[in-house]
Amino acid sequence: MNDFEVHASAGTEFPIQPLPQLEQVQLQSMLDWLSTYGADLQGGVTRLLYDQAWCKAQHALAKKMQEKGLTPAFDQSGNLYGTLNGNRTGAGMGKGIEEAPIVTGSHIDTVVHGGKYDGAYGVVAGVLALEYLKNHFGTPKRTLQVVSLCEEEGSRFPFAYWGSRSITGASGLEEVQHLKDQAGITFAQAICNAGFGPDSGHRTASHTYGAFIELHIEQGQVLERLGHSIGIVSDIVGQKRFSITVIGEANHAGTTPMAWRKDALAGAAEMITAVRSIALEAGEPLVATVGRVTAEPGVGNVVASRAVFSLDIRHIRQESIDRCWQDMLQAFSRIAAEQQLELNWEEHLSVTPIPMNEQITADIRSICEMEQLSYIHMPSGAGHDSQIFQPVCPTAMIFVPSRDGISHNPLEYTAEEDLMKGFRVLVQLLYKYGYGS
Ligand code: HGY
Ligand code: MN
Ligand code: MN
Repeated sequence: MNDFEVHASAGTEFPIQPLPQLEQVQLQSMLDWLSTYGADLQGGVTRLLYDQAWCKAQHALAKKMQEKGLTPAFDQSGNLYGTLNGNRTGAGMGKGIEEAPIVTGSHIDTVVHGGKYDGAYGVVAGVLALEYLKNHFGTPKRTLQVVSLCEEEGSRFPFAYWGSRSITGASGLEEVQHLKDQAGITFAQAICNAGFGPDSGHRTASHTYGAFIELHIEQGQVLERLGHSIGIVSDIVGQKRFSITVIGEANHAGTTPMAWRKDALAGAAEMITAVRSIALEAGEPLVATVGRVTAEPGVGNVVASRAVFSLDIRHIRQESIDRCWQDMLQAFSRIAAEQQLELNWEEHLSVTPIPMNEQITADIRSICEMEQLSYIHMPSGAGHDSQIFQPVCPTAMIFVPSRDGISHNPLEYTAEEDLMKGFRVLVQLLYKYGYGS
């Protein structure tokens, strides 16, 4: 789909709507409520795909959707939809051809010890936006949906964007079913234990969207530092994620001379230092991160036989990501050869940089101007489900500020008045596409 059909059907520009009592919507309290699912002792939130906290949160959300007059439904991946049915059945598109719904939402899963806003804000805002529109403007002409995407982070299994990729058909269960989490549980066991998967009786995940709009915290500090309320996302960075495995030889810490060791962890440490120096050499906006390192046998008086570290490379241009990976692989190979170590790697994720839909972006800009909200167009350094949807349906993202730019951390915070400004833009946009002519 290249033409953005919603805009065509919305016809000429029409003014934004007065939104009576919008400020009374209890967005903060619903966010606080959702954050109790997976609340951890460090004050953060941990909800991992198909784990108990995740299951309880999705089912509690389904109940809330029902209470708010939306029709809840799960798909086989565990994505949860709340639907506000429109009264137009493909008018002007030939009898009985249902128009694809306009969908908003985000992901329900988190990183380990994450914050309460990443993903959850877009889900909660979507539920409350549809409830508000139903209560104040009745049945829309075009069906509106909110989706609580089952997984985006890749925190439990070495695979990210499972929710959106299973919807667009970019990935299927056969691709992930053998993956294991750190406890050795397979993806196939986890999805079945959570009550989803092909034998669950839920409908397939594949679904056609007329458009996807994601409201999300910025997770950086550009908006706060520049003093803007809204970020209109121009592009989302591309990224590559790997597991790098270094294999040496376990040996006695006391009797093995330094020159005779095959120390996997010492080798990995030198490689990780090279990641940082190559990324600094490449310069902004390239970022490369090693977030996890494991060593075997992992005891203090044994030279490590094996070390595994994660690698996450991002940039707004694909060729810069590719070149950085090649430079790093060259450095890793040199270090491995010098220290007589074996080097293996596995690529878990490769998503290309992608611009957001221009028409929706222009509509968001118009709404910000008419609502007198200060905004800037900006790239996203974080990955999002929106980059999975954009290739198959018109997609756009709206950012609100993150205090001190902190995210993926229990200290993640966005002031309520900033949350409500983003919510206001979302409601106006959904009104335009759902109730426009
Ligand atoms: O890692 C990311 O960019 C996102 O928060 N999943
Ligand atoms: Mn995240
Ligand atoms: Mn997110």
